[in-house]
Amino acid sequence: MKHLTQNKTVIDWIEEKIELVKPDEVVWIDGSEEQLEALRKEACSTGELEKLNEELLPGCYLHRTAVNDVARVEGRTFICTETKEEAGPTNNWMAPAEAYEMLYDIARDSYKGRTMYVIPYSMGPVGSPFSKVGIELTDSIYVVLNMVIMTRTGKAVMEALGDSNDWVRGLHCKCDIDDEKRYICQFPQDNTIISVNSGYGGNVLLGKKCFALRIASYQGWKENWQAEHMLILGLENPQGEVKYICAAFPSACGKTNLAMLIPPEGYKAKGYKVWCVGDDISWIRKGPDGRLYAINPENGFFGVAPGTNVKSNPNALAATMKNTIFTNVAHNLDNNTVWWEGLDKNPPENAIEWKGNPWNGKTSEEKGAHPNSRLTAPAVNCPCISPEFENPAGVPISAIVFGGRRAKLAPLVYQSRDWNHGVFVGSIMASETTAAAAGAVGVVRRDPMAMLPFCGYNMADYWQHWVNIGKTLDPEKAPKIFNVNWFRKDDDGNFLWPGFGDNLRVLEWIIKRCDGKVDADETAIGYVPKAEDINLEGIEDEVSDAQLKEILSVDNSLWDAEVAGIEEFYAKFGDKLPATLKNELETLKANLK
Ligand code: SAT
Ligand code: MN
Repeated sequence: MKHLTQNKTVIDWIEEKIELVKPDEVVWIDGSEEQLEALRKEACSTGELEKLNEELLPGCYLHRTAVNDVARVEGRTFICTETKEEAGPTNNWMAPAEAYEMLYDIARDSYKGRTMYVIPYSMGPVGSPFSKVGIELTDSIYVVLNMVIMTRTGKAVMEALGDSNDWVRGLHCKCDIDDEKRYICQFPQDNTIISVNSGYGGNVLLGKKCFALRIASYQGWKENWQAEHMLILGLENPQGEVKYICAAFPSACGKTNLAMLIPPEGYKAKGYKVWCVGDDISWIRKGPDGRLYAINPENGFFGVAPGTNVKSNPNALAATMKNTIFTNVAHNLDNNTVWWEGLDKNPPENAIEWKGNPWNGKTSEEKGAHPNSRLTAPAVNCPCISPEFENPAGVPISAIVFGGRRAKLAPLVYQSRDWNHGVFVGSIMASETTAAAAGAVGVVRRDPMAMLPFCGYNMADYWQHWVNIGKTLDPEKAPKIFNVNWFRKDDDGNFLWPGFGDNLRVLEWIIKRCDGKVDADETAIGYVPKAEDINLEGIEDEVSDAQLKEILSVDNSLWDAEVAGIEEFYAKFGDKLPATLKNELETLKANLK
C-alpha cells in the first residue's frame, strides 16, 4: 500500500496496526475536498450521517451515536504509566504491558470488513513552534469528518513532520460499542492513545482531550510548557488595544459562551469587542519577551448544543450555519433542520429525537436533544474569530481565570495575591458536575484547574510544574490569576448574576486590575472588587446593589468548611503535595481566623 509519507516510524507503526486489526482497505486522509465529499456521501448512504437542508444549513450533517455512548467515560479512562504513582491518585491507572495486551485483544481483527482511515493531523497551526503532530487510525467516517473540522489535517502535516519521531500515535476501534469493553487509554511515556468501543466525541476525537490535554500535559511537563483546559479570548477596548485572557472551567460550564461573548449594549456602543482565539484548550509557553503566550491547538469548536441560542451565544449559533456536524440533537422533519432544548420556544412537532424515535416537541415529556449533544463547527465560521487565531507565535496572556459552578461560597470574582497563591486557587477549584461526563449531575467535586479528567500525570507533579513555571517568570510579566463564579444562587435557587454577555463587566475589572487601574478589598481568600467598581449600567433592574454586595461577599464560616474539604483532597497526594500549596493552605487558615 502507498503511504502519504516516507517517515519510517510512521510506516512501521501503521503496518503493525494493520496486522493487528486487519482492515479490508486502508485510506490516507489527504485533506482534499473530493475525498471528504466522497466520505460524506458514503456515510449518508449507510445512515451514519444524514444530510441536512442544503439551503438553510449548507454542508451540515446530523449524526446519532449509540444510546449507551453519549459522553466521556471517566471511569473507563486510564493513564498507563510504568508506576501507579506517576499517574497519581486522581487518575485510573493500568500498567502499560497489561493495558496493551487487553486492548490488543479487544482490537484484534476488529476492522475486518471495514476500512482503516489514517488521519494525519496537527494540533496548532502547521509548522508553529507550539504545534505537535498526531496520527489517528479509525474505522469511523464520523471521526474522520469531525477530526477534519477540529484539527488541521492532510498532506501538509506529514511534510511538516518530515522523518521526526515526535508524533502521537492514536488507534481508535469502534468494535461493537460495547460499554463493558470501552476503554480510553493514554500512554504518555509512549506518545500513544488507544480508544476502543466508543464512537462519541471526547472518547474518539483523539486530538482533543486524549492528546491536546492528557498526552500534551505530560509533554509540557517534560518540555517546559503547559497544556491547559482553557479558552482564550481577546478583549478589545475602545482604544483598539487587545488584552488576552485564558480561562479554565470544567466541561459544559460556559467556556464556549465566554470565549464568544457579545458585550452588553453600553459596552458595544463604546467600542468594546471580544475576539475568540479558542474555546476549550490552550497550549502555553514563554515567549522571547518573557511573557507567557498561548495558542489554541484546535481548528474548530465541539460545543454543547442545548442552551445555545441567539441570546446566549449568537456567535456559536452563527458558526453552525454551514459545514457543521450535529450530534445527538433532534431532527426537525418538516424542514430537515435541527433543534435542541433552549434553541427557541418553538420545538418541532414532527421530529426525531436524539435516540432515533419519532418525537413531538410540543407534547412530549422526553428531551429532543441529549443534554450533552454537540455541534462540531469550523473555527473560521465564527464571526468573532480572532485575527490572531492562526498566529504561530500565539497571543500574550495578561490574565488567567479559574472558575466553576458553585451555588454558594465562591464570590463573583477574586484575584490571587501572586502567582503561587494563584496556583493554590486553581488547585482548590471545585464545581458541580455536568452532563459532559457519564455519571451524576450537580454534585460538587474537586476539579483542580478544570483538569481532573484531563491531567496525564500525577496532579501533585502538575501543581509543582505550575509553581516551577512561575519561578521562571518576572512577576511584572506573569499573568495575574483570578477566580470567577457566574453561578451563585440565592436560597430559593435563583441565579444572582445574569451571566453571558454581562460577564464582560467582570472581565473589565480583571483587565483593570492587570493594568493597576483599580483598587480592591483584601479578604481572607484574596482581592475582591469594591462594589462600585463593577459596572452595573444597564442591568440595575436585574442586579440590585444588595445582590451585588452579596455575590461579592466572602463568608468566612463557609470557607472554614471548605478548608476541611481541601485538606481531605490534598491528603490524597501524601508527601508529593508541593510545599508551596501546603503553605498557601496554612495562610488561608490563618487569614480566616
Ligand atoms: O466530549 S468532549 O470531551 O470532547 C467535551 C468535553 O467534555 O469538554
Ligand atoms: Mn472541555
